[in-house]
Amino acid sequence: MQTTDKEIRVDGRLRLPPGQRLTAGWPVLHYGAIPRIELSNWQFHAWGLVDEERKWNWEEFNALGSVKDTSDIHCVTTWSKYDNDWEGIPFAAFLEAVKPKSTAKYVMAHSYGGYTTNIPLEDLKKDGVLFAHSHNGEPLDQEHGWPLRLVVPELYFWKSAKWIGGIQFLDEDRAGFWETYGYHIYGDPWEEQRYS
Ligand SMILES: Nc1nc2c(c(=O)[nH]1)N[C@H]1C(S)=C(S)[C@@H](COP(=O)(O)O)O[C@H]1N2
Ligand SMILES: [Mo]
Repeated sequence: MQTTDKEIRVDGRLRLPPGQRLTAGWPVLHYGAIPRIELSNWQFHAWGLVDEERKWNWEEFNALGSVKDTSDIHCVTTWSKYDNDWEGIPFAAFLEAVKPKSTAKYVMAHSYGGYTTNIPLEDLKKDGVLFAHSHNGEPLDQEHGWPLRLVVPELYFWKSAKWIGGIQFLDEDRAGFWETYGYHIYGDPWEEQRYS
């Protein structure tokens, strides 16, 4: 792993976005308490602009597929963490199963405990977007989103909803939890879209 802040990515962007610094550990950041979740009654819910509203239990959702991807974390509070090995359900496999309507342009990610965050659907179709159940070969710790969290590597990490339990498909962009409190509606780290 290179740790120079001058490293350039294949797309020509600096690997380390502006105003970020590398951290070796993995800070825990969330609003409120860790939700109590049991796999026996865990559900994933897809609704909104979809052909058919659906719910999956833990086994059913995991049966959608599994993928590994390594990506960097960029938190709006300025820490970045390189080379995270994620494993989970590819977002593309989930999309295959739900078939959103052509009018669906945005999603709201919904978490156990009530957290929400909004993301354009296009951004979720990019490489490396998955519902992760493991990090660096181990099941997620509770504080990092066990049993499942969204991972959206190209946006600030507040978009990577922990304890995710559903995706709502929308035709227009709506502000999620932090976006309502002044975080940027989109959150591109390389454009330094931290707050609005
Ligand atoms: N459900 C939920 N997911 C969340 C949050 C939260 O408050 N609740 N905080 C977000 C923010 S602001 C950050 S920086 C990351 C932190 O993830 P970590 O604790 O695994 O580092 O989770 C994001 N996902
Ligand atoms: Mo954050």
